[in-house]
Amino acid sequence: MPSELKITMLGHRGVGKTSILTAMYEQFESTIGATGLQLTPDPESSALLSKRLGELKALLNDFEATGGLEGTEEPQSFTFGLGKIGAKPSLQLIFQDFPGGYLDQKDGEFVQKVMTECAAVLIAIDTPALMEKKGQWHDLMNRPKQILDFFKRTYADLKEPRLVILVPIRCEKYLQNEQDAKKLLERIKDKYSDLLRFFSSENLITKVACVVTPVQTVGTVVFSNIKEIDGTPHFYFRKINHEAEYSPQDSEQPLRYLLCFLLKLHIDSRWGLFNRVRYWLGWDQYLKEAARKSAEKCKYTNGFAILQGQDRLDIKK
Ligand SMILES: Nc1nc2c(ncn2[C@@H]2O[C@H](COP(=O)(O)OP(=O)(O)OP(=O)(O)O)[C@@H](O)[C@H]2O)c(=O)[nH]1
Ligand SMILES: [Mg+2]
Repeated sequence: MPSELKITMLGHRGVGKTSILTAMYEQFESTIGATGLQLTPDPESSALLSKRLGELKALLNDFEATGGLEGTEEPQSFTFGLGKIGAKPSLQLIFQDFPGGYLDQKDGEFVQKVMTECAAVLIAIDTPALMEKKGQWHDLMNRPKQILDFFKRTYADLKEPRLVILVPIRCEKYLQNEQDAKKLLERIKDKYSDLLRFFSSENLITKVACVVTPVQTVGTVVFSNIKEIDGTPHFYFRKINHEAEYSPQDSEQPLRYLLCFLLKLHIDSRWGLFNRVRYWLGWDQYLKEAARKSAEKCKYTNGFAILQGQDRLDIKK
């Protein structure tokens, strides 16, 4: 049995959780694949992701992007085997996806259980809601308070290291230059300050690593405007030009950080028991080297940043 790593996909309805997984899988071969690793979805995940990919690409059918993915209707786990090309996978990555509506109270128990089990959490963030109109729609669309509450319920007596990845999506417009990217980071630090303060509390500061990895799941569709209809915002997007094609950017970065976090757990003997038993079975030298090579390409600038836990991710030490 390969060892497994579980990851929660967190985020309110429609922010882009399933899209991140789709783009990550689609881009794997042309990115991390270069280090000699292979990512193989189980047949069910593969079928679902192919469908989702078609839907994402359909955003480019019109100049004004109106298409889209169907919302996720029930919890769905996406299982990928990760390992040497042509060999049996050494690690199972299990991404637990669920409908964003589950953040609302009544289904909260499910999310809580998942978060307790998972070594990492990806929080999808709708970037236009965060950035436009001084973040007027951020609370409604991204639900930072509800997200904080889930962490409070599940991380209070944390015993083991965890990785939290904030993933701004639909962020094409805000990454045009280093200065804009800086504004995005500042806004994240501001609007998630309660969450970040919680992570920096005495018990969590040594255990929780928190990073920001903006992902462009389409790459060529940019925010254009918001129309407010009956108090509800509608966000409109536009292709950068008529010929623009599907061209996702950086969708593999969350995975690079995951690998970096795992590798560091292995190097750091303090957590020896934790990682040997649960994650490290079956990892040979080849895989470690490949993981190291992929981790070396983690980005740190232009909107990417480690907000906490630099040493949890420092694989040189
Ligand atoms: N404009 C734009 N739209 C995107 C992008 N990525 C995803 N979308 C659209 O955003 C919508 C929501 O994406 P999903 O991935 O389904 O969001 P989710 O968080 O899984 O939603 P639930 O499953 O309902 O909780 C879909 O209609 C996507 O087509 C992007 O980069 N740009
Ligand atoms: Mg979904």
